[in-house]
Amino acid sequence: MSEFVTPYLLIQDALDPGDLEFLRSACKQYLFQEGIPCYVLINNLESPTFIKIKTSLEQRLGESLYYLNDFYIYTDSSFKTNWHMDTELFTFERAINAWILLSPDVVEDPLGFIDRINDGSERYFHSVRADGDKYVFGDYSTGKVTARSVESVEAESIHTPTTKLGDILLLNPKRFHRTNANVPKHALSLKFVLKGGSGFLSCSQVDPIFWPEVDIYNKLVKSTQTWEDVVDGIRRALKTETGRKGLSAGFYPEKFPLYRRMVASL
Ligand SMILES: O=C(O)CCC(=O)C(=O)O
Ligand SMILES: [Fe+2]
Repeated sequence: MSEFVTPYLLIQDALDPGDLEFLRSACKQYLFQEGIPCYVLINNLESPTFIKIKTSLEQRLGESLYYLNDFYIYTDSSFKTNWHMDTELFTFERAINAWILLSPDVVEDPLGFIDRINDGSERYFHSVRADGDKYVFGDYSTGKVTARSVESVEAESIHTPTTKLGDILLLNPKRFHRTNANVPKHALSLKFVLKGGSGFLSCSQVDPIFWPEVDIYNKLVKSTQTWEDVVDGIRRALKTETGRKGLSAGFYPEKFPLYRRMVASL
């Protein structure tokens, strides 16, 4: 896979009810013990469910995948993610998310994508913000900006298919995406990085000043020999207060109390 032709790929019936129960209970236990919604599976990389997910994706994509992180997310009509790309791409050249629905049984059109942007290196941006009737896209490395009308972006946005328990919605987190559904939903999104042209790291790095994880990941990748060493380094960083804060900064920290409440109802 060089890049997806579409920004998502739905793999149906990849997981069974036992896998979903394992994932739900891992989310509950981790949020209860650690208080943060990310890296839920970092100490479960040998579990049959994790191996099943990774193997089915590797077979589908024909490439090796390297676990970076995961996060539990709860959204409803009052909290939805807005257009964004995932900040791991500020460090790594390539990544994919395996988005797994935990509840309810079925969700229509869970996520949306912006069409005709970040679909190749010639038009690649890191941020998007609404400015009146325009969306303004920004490149943090070069300062370049471009604008598109809100109306055309919304009208042309790409919708996702109905997704049910057991499916894996594979998505390219480099494409601007957001929550589309209003219905209350719980999901676990697993992030894997893939090797790029010159290893794992992106050649257009973003200044880590606002993104502590960019600095943590860069140092770890540069100072280690194998991906297992990188993951071990993340485990060590998660044991310190600064590391935990830095590594969980991108997952809507103001929503952690809501996540802790909602995961209990799973
Ligand atoms: O579940 C959602 O609504 C958002 C998911 C997301 O942004 C992601 O998987 O990166
Ligand atoms: Fe995202």
